[in-house]
Amino acid sequence: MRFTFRWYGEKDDQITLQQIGQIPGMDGIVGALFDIPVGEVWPLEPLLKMKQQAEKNNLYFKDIESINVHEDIKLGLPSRDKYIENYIISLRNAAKAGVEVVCYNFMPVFDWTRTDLAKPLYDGSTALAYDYHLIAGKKPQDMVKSILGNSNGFVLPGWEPERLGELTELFKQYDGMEEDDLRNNLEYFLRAVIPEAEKCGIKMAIHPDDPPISVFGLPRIVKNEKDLDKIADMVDSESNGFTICTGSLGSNLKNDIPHIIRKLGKKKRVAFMHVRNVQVHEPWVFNEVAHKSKEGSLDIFEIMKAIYDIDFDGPIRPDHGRMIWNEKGRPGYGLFDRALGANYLCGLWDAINRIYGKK
Ligand SMILES: [Mn+2]
Repeated sequence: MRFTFRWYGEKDDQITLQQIGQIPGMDGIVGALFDIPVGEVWPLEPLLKMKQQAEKNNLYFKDIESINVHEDIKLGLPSRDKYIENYIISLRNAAKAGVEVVCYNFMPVFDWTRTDLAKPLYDGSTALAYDYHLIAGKKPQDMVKSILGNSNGFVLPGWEPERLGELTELFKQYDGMEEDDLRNNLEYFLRAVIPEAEKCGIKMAIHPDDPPISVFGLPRIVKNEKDLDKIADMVDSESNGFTICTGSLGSNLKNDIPHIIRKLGKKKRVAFMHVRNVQVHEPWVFNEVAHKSKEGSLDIFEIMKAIYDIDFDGPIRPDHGRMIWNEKGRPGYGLFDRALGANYLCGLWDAINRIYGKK
């Protein structure tokens, strides 16, 4: 298993590779080329550059998050074949640069949704939060405006302002699309991409919907165990894998995450682990918290134990952190709380190894 930390690149991240390399137990970065518009080919050269930059700081670059899937693929438009072709070339280039795991999502329009990017917690820290009451009866445009208003000037993945101009148009295109239609479009994509990923030694890792419920009437198909099973069955390959994001799946307390890890782990389909905690107040009202189990609704020890039990050998990363110690950073992606989260996960991992074996 490799402990990793998401990095937005030297242009877009206020956190340096040296800082990441100084986090105890950190093995690698999770990177992406944010300059490449969705749907275009990721060239080899900048990927190699990222690898060199990481290695200079004693970090691996073996994991990408995310090569985004073009909307035409999700919509099932005739133009999807061209974008699928590009996607496959991107995977090949990533493999040439030593990449082993590629995270992606299949959420229509929005990558993730929150109603507050800086909700004050009891200790004066702030965290991302979601409250469905605040969305009920609102237009997506209103939510987008409020999100962009408190992002500390950072461009958030999936919320790029240029994409949001097309929001009304996009919603029209999804009008009437059911979950099964979207599932068919995912299957079409996977049937084309997974054999190629397999050939070049890459594991694709679909990220759960965040939050795992329909927002603004859009279909969502990566919400729970049943959804994951359906996706696993679409193409029988270890390259058809999952990112188990505990914070996304865990915002629905009905999702038994250790069980899901063990079940998919048996089939070697757990490709990437995102571990973070959430505090769920009532269904679809939650906020993010520090990683420690007692701060939230998830038992992080049980989750780490499940990861141990499946002999997981892929990347794991702390996921979103709170803003603490007056840090001003990209919401969810500051340095301090994520570094603390990484250390907590490393501590649990060491203890589990001591108790149960010697991995
Ligand atoms: Mn995640």
